Amino acid sequence: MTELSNSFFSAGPVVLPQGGPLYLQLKRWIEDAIHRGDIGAGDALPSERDLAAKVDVSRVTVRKAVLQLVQDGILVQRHGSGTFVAPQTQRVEQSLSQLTSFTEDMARRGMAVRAEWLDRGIYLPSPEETVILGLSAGDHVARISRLRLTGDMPLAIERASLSAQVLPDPLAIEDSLYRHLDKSGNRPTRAIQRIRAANLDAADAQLLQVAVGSAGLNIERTSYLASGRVIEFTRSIYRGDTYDFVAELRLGDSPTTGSSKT
Ligand code: 16G
Repeated sequence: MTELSNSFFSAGPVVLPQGGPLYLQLKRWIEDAIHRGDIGAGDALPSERDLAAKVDVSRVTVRKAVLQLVQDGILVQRHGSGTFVAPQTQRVEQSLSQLTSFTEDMARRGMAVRAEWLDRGIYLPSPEETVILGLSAGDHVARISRLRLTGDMPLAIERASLSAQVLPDPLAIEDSLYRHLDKSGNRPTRAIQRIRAANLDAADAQLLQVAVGSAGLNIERTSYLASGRVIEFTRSIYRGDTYDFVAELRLGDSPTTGSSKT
């Protein structure tokens, strides 16, 4: 057997947690080691053959356990170089009182941001888009869908709809939608945001690199120009394990809090 990569894997005999199929016992053993800090982000796992020999299980059992841990986002596999403990997800705080763009939010934290385009084009509007964007008969809608990432870590999927009069050429957007809108004087100045808990379906979970059914935040933002015209309707899905939305609350001007005039 070749030398095992991490001292944790080369230490004494392995006692798997009891209960359930063998591959789940092995999975729990690895998860527990990560939680205890015996192996940490970026640490390499031994090869399938070495791990099977160490734990005294078949290679098929190791493969099943590792596959599940990869699907759960706990391990990552890099083609040609092996299997590693996934990087710790860094939580991001976003204020609920400032109308900022994703690019600005990330820049303020010194985080490099990028987008993978899932779709962008001009479409016939859905009834919902017609109502929300206040479109007239014959109007078209520009749709842009992006996976938003920092480094290699996906944070959110954003699907935005705007009137095609406002955004006639979605291909012209570079990094930031709001920067693009700013150029034509169409950057929103106010927005209403609705946030709901959601369990991610298979397609969104795969894009966000988390397990199917993981917790997510479903956010709808309707943004307005100073004139009151709706400029953007965006449905976003944020990974629940990476985002904290923070609101500042102030004591309201209610009759019970005002000072007595007597
Ligand atoms: C934010 C907005 C989204 C907007 C985007 C523009 C939320 C939940 N959503 O992510 O509605 O379209 O910023 O970002 O905050 P960009 O200018 O970087 O493209």
